[in-house]
Amino acid sequence: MHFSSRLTGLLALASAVVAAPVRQPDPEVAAATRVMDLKTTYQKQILSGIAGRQMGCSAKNIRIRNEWYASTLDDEDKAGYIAAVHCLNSLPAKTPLERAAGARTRYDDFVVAHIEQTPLVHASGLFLPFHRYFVHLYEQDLRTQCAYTGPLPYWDWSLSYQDPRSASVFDGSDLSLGGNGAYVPDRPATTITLPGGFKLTIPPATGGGCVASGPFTPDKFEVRLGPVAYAPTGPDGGLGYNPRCLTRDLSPEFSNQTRPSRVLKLIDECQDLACVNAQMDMADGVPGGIHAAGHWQVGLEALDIYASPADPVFYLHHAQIDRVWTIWQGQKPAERNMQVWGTGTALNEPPSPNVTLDSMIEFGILAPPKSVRELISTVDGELCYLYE
Ligand SMILES: [Cu+2]
Repeated sequence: MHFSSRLTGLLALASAVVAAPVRQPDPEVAAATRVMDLKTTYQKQILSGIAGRQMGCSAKNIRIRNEWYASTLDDEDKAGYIAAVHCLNSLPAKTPLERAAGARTRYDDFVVAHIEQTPLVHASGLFLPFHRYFVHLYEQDLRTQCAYTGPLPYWDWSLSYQDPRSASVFDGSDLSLGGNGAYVPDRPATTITLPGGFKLTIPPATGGGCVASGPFTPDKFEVRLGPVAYAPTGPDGGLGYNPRCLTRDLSPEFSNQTRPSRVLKLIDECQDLACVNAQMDMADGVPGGIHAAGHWQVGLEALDIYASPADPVFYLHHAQIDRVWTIWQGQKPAERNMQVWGTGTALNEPPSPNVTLDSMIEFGILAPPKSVRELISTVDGELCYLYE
């Protein structure tokens, strides 16, 4: 398969460089292969669940979501996707200027909704269902407002865990989401403040400046909202008008936390959503994990837990987070499509009631609220998709 052959290729290259006298089987290759098996189990479960349906989500209308590498996401789809993102970023905002003076385009509406909801939908029981629907709403707009017809792409960072600069999504070509930020020497570390006041220091990595190549360079793309989580913060708590370039700082240190064995640990070992959410945001007892490290390995705009949708790769990262969750769900669907966890505030600050299937999730200006129950399955309600 594409996934394992690509990864095997990368790893073979790496092991050739550090030629050891005795070849040890690489645990990451084995983990990636096992994740593929579990993905197949999930796919079979979804397809058997909808087989024979005449109405709603069926084998006839289910959409496949593809990795940016995948052969099924061909050059035309990639070009179409990039054009649709630029299109969203040219349509007028629906957010009133009194609510967010920096929201100038439809693309910004999503950033505003994410900033507003952040304290409720991160490190909480609403995290996974909120982001599942948030990505879906973005996909809907790409299709209905901007005529995108290809698959929704995801970025499987476990393929490029050794160095995110090797990910095709960042190769800087016209068919990428842009390259690294230009290297800025002697840049200080970035201190990010999470909801609840927790602070984290992110050291500088390989970039640090404006995205220097591809479709999101300063002449083609502008970030207007934020920063919220790090200094110097934008006006009006990040909702004001703060035009600037998209910056990145790709980090091979943080990408190591999104290696295949981390994905496998979540899918294979977690028996409940407490464990799933812990694996998303913690690594060996400290903040990290596949969700956080997915953001941190991109850096800068992507570090900002509030305004991170300002970087278009946000949606591909969160599609992959959703993919990991749903592959986990697909191993024991009857049980795991009923599970809830946590409360409705980040780290339960301020304390809030436990999340139930009937808890409502807000999407600001983007859409009416949805219950957790409506978002827990990718094929039983409004949603209808399958991950490759
Ligand atoms: Cu988020």
